[in-house]
Amino acid sequence: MLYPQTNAKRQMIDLSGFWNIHFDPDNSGRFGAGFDGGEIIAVPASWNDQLNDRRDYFGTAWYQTTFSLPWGWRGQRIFVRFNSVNYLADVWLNGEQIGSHEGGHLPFAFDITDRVQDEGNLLVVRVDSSLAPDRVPPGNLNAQPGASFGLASFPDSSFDFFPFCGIQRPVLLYTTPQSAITDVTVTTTIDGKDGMVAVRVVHTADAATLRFSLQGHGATETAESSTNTGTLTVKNAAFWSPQSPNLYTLKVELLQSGQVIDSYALDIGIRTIEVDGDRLLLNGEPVKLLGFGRHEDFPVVGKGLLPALIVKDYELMRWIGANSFRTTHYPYSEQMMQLADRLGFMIIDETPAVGLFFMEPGQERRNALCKQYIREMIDRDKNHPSVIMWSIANEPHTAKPEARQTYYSQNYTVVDHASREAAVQAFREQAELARSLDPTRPLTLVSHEGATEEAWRFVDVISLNRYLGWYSESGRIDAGVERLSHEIDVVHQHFPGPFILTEFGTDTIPGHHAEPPEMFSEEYQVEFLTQYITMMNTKPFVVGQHIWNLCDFKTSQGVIRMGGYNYKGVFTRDRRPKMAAHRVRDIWHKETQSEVY
Ligand code: BDP
Repeated sequence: MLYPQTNAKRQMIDLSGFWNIHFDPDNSGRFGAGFDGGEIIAVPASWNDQLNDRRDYFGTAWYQTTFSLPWGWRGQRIFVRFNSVNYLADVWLNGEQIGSHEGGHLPFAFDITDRVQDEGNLLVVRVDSSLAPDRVPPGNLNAQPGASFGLASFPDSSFDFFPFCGIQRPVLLYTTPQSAITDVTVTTTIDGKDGMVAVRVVHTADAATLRFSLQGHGATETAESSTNTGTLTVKNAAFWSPQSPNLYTLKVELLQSGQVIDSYALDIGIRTIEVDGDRLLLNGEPVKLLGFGRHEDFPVVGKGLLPALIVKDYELMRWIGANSFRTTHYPYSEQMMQLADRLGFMIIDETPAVGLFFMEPGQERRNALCKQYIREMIDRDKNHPSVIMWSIANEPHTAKPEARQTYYSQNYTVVDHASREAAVQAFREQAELARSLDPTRPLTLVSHEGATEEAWRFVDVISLNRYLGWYSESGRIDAGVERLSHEIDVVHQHFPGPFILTEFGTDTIPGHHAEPPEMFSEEYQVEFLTQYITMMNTKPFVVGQHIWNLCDFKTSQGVIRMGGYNYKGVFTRDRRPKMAAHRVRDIWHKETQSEVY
């Protein structure tokens, strides 16, 4: 899915601003034709922290705004695009329903050419944010009174971050010509010093030809094609890598009778990524991922797009010596991805499939949603050189159903022993789907099951989350690290190939100190991260270390989440370094011999 752009053939405006919102707790409203009054709400931003009494509101809300069609747009095809609405959106324009979309964090667009008026357009969005077992990610699993286990919390989600909701990324209005380029897929290969850029285009024009041109680093390659594909060869190409995030601008033009009728430009990077035995190779050279899991999370805006925060987080990651992150636990904004291309970060791009379980009710629905998200994520992010791997799930509960029955409350019946098989079947299908959509990038699945994780059979890179010395071996970092070192070796014997420790960390209250180190103190986090990294660095097949988390973040309230926060950040929620940030900075900069930024 192409990001809208303004050029000689296309235009885009952003409908961000102050909209109106009307909460509908009984879910009984019929406001497609609009409502009177309501409260003022900023778009994009989650509603939870904007309005005093709506932090814990997880029901239906109606948004509305008005707009006029910009001058000169008539005659073009006109679309409205939502970059992210969490969770379920139904959209009306001038009283008519124009479509709906399930799932936060991924974009969707509707063609409104035949419905849009020159003036006084009324755009209404019904957002249903309720948490439910048959949604992805799931929620309300412990709904039965008294049921509790571990992360049992309020609001009741199957994941450890606050389920912020609303219109969280920009809403765009854009045009394309009547006959237009609708998709571009770029794949790059390397031959010695040269780069090959293969482009595949989907368009809606009859009897059209394509012109491709590539600019940058001294190159001015062009190619014409009467089919939907083309290849450009760049001699002595400047390849993309974290050290040198070289980008070229690819321009695709659609021509009819020699006239350019549409054009679309995108920044691309020439690079390859592959798994070779236990190694992960970028441009044929082994790479090691140093970085974090993170969250789109900040006071007041919640999960709302905040461009300054994106710049800040990249500053922090460069300062500390990171070269990578995982989009835990949902695809991040398109702006975040665009900057990663420019700044040279290697991203594990993850779908919103966090905390999945495989019992009834809702297994079929969840499986279908996971596939939808894989399609939408790959469709959105396939052209980013920064995206080096797809993650199809975080910590799915693939273990034996008996073990999980109590976890997921007595409300839901375990369907015999089908749940483990259901998990295996679901991930077999999802991995096949991801590979068929993008055969060029390795796949991973992030598990907490360890060597019993059967779904790892379907992926190329083994990703494990572990907190030994925290949730177990509490207070005993040495014991935790020793056990983990052994476990990693066992996992590697069962599942050879590159291994990433995708999460490890400790909750750390800034300013709380203890010597000798004690849990929750800054010293404990320093010691824990140092010992984990030192241990991993002795194992050549460990190709990645992602600390949990870059920053403290908001989550549901529960006994293990003081004040409703997860404190595993090496930076605070307002982006100040804890002691561990300085230690990790020393280690990582030494390791990469990179200049201290
Ligand atoms: C892992 C989850 C992550 C949590 C983390 C934690 O993947 O979302 O926030 O544990 O407990 O299980 O801090």
